Amino acid sequence: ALRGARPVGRGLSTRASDILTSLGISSTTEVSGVYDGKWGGSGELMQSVCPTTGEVLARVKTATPQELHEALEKTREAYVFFRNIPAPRRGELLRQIREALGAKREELGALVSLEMGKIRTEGVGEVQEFVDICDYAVGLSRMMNGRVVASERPGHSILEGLFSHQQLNSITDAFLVPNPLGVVAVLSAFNFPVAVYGWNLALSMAAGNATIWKPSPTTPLCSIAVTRIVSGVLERNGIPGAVAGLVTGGKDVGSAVVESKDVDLVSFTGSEHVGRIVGKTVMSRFGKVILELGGNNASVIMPDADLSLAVPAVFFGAVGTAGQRCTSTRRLYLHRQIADEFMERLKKLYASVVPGDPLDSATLLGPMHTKDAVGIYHNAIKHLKEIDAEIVTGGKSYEQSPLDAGNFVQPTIAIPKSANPTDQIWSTETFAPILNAAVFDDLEEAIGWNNAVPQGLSSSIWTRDLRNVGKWIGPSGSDAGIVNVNVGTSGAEIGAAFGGNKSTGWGRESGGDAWKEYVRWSACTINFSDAAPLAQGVSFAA
Ligand code: UN1
Repeated sequence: ALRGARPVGRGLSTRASDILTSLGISSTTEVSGVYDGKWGGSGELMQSVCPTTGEVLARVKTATPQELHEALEKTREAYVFFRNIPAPRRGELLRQIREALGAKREELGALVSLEMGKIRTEGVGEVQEFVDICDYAVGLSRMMNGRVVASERPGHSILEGLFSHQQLNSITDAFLVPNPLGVVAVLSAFNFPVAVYGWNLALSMAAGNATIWKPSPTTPLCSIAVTRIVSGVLERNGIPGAVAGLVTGGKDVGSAVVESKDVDLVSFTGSEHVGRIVGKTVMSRFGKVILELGGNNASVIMPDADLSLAVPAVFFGAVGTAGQRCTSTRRLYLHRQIADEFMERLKKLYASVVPGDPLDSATLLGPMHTKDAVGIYHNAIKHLKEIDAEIVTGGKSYEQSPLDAGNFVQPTIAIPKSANPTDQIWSTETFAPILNAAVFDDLEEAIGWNNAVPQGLSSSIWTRDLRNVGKWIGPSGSDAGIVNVNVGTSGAEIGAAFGGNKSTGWGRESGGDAWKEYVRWSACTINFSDAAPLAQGVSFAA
């Protein structure tokens, strides 16, 4: 299954070197992992390891503390320049970035598969998600409108009729004005090494900010390839490259970015554990923060669900990306009437899974991203056995060659004895292809289980009954940030704001009203009249 994966001589496999070469990355030399208008990096070397073959793809030169400090300074300067570029001009840059990304969609998608391990269609899909959000932001660049609010203070009647209806009674108007915010830092996770940066960069640029990217330490090549494409566009247009800077590195670099007073907004994707630290740190210096943390997403299958749609959707939600999406389906709640049939059909799909090279178009299951991730999987399986859960399918690593060279594990379905949502097995997110199932008797019970966990990212119900839909999306329904009906938990489009509630964190990214978090809002009250009355009728005359 690993065509071309055999290393050629001592060098890189042809499979890997072709992809890297197509994106201008030379794996024989050490690759620069810092960009702030020029490329650099003289910090520790970081390895990028292929999760499929275990080969080292490249060594990346990360940022020293001094280089990080300089990059942050350059980013601030870039912001001061960029905030005065008219928003539609910023949109034009995004249009060009979109073109440049689109031209490298296949190559970049292949790099995502190579370095992260997700299958090719998903790797390319991720680049498409970046392209989509650029399109969105191009439009947004002409639509980031503030509002005009009627003031309570009266003015001169002589102007009446010259103003629109809204302004008729108000000579003094209060404007709600969006201005660029400052420096936005994006700390992204390994599982979406391209798209999540894209969501943030596109909105941040449209809003007139400068963005500095600290990617996951295990996917540096994706961030380098993307930054090359984006910086090419900026440089061609005479825009400072630090409008979209990059600092690769480990924990130290991440902490320094989060602690820096020069960073106005930190957009962090990662674990609840790290997110709690990031949130506290940023709040303690009164910075702004967007947190996209754990998901522990449930699908609820009602007795009237169309199983021909629901079964494949749960299959994709739980097995797609080898269970490594924040939005992956981790909990399956089956109504008693359809539970057996659903499980039989789901098991058949699981049995059809052939693991293999994610770059091979026939593959549905790629490797886990790292050896650590495999460890998390095995710990969870061990725990399932300890609590006497039934392992319906899976539960092991794939050990036959050539899969043993990579991080391949069997997608697993388990039925824990207890459905108590406060049990560890239900209440914690395991970032692996493990789906836990339980049977319920009525919708209220399933909604209760859905909501009883700390996380609240995504959720999905399968039903044709409008009454169920009403309950699910209403005040007593799912408390997640994404509440789907006849749509799986994963695979959100960019149009809607993306994000969760409760321990999933705070804030929204991508579409909807998310852009409003990337600007600094001011309420501007302007008096056009010859009098200066006080609000609330207060009189303050001597
Ligand atoms: C994530 O898993 O961190 O909805 C992001 C989805 C994707 C994004 C997931 N559009 O699954």
